[in-house]
Amino acid sequence: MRQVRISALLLLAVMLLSQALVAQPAAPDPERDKRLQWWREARFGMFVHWGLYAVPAGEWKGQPIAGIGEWIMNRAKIPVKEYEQLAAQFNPVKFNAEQWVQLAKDAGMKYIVITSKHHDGFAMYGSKVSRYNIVDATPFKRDPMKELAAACRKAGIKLCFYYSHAQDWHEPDGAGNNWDFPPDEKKDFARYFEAKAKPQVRELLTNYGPIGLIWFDTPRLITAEQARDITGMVHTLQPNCIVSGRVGHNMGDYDSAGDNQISVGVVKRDWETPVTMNDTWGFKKDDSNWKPVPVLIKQLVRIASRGGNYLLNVGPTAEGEIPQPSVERLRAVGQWLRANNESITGASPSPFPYNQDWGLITTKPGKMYLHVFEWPGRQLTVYGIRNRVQKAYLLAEAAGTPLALKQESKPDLDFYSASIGLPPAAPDPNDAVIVFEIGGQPDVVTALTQQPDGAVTLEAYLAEIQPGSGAGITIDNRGVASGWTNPKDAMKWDFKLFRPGTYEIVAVTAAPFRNAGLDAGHQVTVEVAGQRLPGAISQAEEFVDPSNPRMRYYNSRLGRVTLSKAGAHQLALKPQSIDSRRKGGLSLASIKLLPVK
Ligand code: H79
Repeated sequence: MRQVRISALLLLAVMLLSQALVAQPAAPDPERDKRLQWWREARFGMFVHWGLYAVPAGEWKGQPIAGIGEWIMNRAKIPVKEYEQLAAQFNPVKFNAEQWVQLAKDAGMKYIVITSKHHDGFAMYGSKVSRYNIVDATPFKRDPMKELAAACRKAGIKLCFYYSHAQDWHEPDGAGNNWDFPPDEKKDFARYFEAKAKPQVRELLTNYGPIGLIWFDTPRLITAEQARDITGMVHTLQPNCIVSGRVGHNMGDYDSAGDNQISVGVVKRDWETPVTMNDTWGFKKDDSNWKPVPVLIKQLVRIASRGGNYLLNVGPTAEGEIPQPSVERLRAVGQWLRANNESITGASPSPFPYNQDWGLITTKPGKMYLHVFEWPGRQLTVYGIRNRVQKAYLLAEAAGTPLALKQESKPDLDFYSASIGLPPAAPDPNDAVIVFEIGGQPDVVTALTQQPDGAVTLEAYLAEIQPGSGAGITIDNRGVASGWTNPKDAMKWDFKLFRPGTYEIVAVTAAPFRNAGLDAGHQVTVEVAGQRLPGAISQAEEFVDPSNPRMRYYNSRLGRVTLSKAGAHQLALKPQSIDSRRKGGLSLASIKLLPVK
């Protein structure tokens, strides 16, 4: 029960976060383009959550404290006076800036974003604004940010600072601490903002050389005026310094997806997802739920294939060491990336609005990179590429030996097929990258079509939404419908079929987090080719998203239809009733048509 409540809270927080943060950069802005140039190339960065919370490491007075580790002060409602005492115990003598930076470099990361101050209010650098900082309040006395700045400069890595500009649980007027101080609405937030947040950000941009980006987070209480003010201050002090999407009021230089949220489909904005390697940002001694290496590689590729940046977190210990499981994983990702870097760094997104089921695509001028996660055996067929493929080869193979290639087309059906001959076993089980040299820009069929395995996948994020009430459905950044509570709302898709036959219809629904509650009990009808198929949504058949195992999905098998002609078809999904006990409504991810053999 408790689990359920926490998950629901978390979900709510993530939804609030992601909604508040997703925005479209407005007018063309050459200054912004210039600032973002390195960041758009980079695609992969290291997030570091390091602070006093590494001392309790998830445990307070002998009790494990649930939730993300850097939130322990809030979760356990630790009084400021008690939490402050952690500083005296913080002596990370094993900290070695060059080692951290080298690890990031070995992983193929191009920037490091480190917590200069998290919500607990403790500055991890020598600050003249507040003595509550690592140099003045700990036996360590060193300024790790100075050391990191030097190491980054030497290694050619961009140093960036996370700074919690709104929440500050140490200050009476900072947002968030209502256990020592009055509720937020009674605070003089402007006083904290002027007296601590702004002067500290000024220090960070003045004393550490060129800074790549300031990563503001959770803009609670921040007014539009304050967001503009602090953004302007950053750009005035360092015109090339990027401001993160979470500064508030859409003032940032790019958009931040929610924590651990990976966008799907075409994303027409600069974006980044911060991702945890286990279930916490700040170190927790009992969190060993590490994501496996293949998941991390898939996440990197998935984000790159949608034009985003992957900011992958490590949470160093109070001794100053990056946990060994993180080190091993980063080395493994780096090993993959060394052989396949060309397909990620500086790469552009997939030209297709949907994902192929064998893997994902990235592009560069004249090239398409096919990231094959599910090795198909001796042959891979891809539909929808109109370009003439001049040469196909495995990226990791130095010689680039051409693979046998066959292209066919039936332009009246918009049918284009490219098949390549492959070695029987995957040359890299994580992701073997095949390069298609296509001469010019990718020219592909963006309409939904049947795929080589005979399946048709109608993604919720590619549906035409027919609103029954005018309000209702939005698509979250996993591409899943949310807010579908009105059974008068419907979804419709156009698609192209190449092989007439009998198809099983499967509705795929999603649960954002484990135990997030039932998404069953809805009754729906599918209409296609003059046939009506009533059915129930259930959670009996569960599977996980391979690039995000925390995301659970469910197949509801609705029955069979016969599609007797090739060419254009239309399918509509119309709910008959939506179970109101499920607050998010009908969380549709996709409708699949699976050929019946
Ligand atoms: O720095 C990391 C997080 O600490 C920060 N953003 C990332 C990058 C962050 N701040 N707030 N949130 C994330 C979302 C808040 C989630 C909450 Fe909860 C849900 C706050 C209260 C309920 C999780 C569960 C944290 C405490 C309990």
